[in-house]
Amino acid sequence: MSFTADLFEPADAAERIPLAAQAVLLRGFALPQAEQLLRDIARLHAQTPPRCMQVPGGKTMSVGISNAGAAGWTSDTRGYRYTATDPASGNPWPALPESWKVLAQSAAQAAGFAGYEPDVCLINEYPMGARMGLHQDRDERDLQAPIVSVSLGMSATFQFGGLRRSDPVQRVLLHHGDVVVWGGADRLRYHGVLAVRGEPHPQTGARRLNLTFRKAL
Ligand code: MD6
Ligand code: FE
Repeated sequence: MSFTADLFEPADAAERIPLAAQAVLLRGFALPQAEQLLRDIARLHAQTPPRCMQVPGGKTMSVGISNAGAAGWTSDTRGYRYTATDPASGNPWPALPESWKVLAQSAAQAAGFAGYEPDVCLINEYPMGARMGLHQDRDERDLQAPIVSVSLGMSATFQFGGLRRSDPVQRVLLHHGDVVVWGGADRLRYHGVLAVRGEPHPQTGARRLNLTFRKAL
């Protein structure tokens, strides 16, 4: 950072790590809410436990997925889609907690996306060794609205690529309380998470949890 930036940018400027023109890592943005988020996740998981879904190729994901909101993301051998009810129980997905929505909106605002109205939150659980391969998020109706991603528990290496699978990827370590926001021109960038490894986290044990808020409907 230059001398003038040190002098004149706001004190939290170092906490914003740009990943692309419309993608930013907000280091520690959710730390003040982290303990409450973990309590909320435990409550939601008791209602709708995370499960490892099958994907169209026939493989099973290593990440356990659950949802909150007006719809939930699901996958099976026939494809990916949003459903109003949990296919495992037939019940509606639990409501998106209002405090979660407020957090996602304030992170979106801080990243330059005003008026964000998320309606879905994926709750991803990564046990030790779980990973998520490079993918695009393209099952949502509005492919400009940002996704707000909150990391909790064990750290993980996030891969952030380009608009083609073969484009080079950046690697960035995401820690407990970090928030990544991206949308607009960068919304369809390929991304993924390398296998979670290392020491268990004092608040989550041998797991990483990740919330991704979307405007899906
Ligand atoms: C994760 N996140 O961090 C997986 N997708 O566990 C995602 O797949 C993701 O973090 C779109 C936007 C932000 C993300
Ligand atoms: Fe994704």
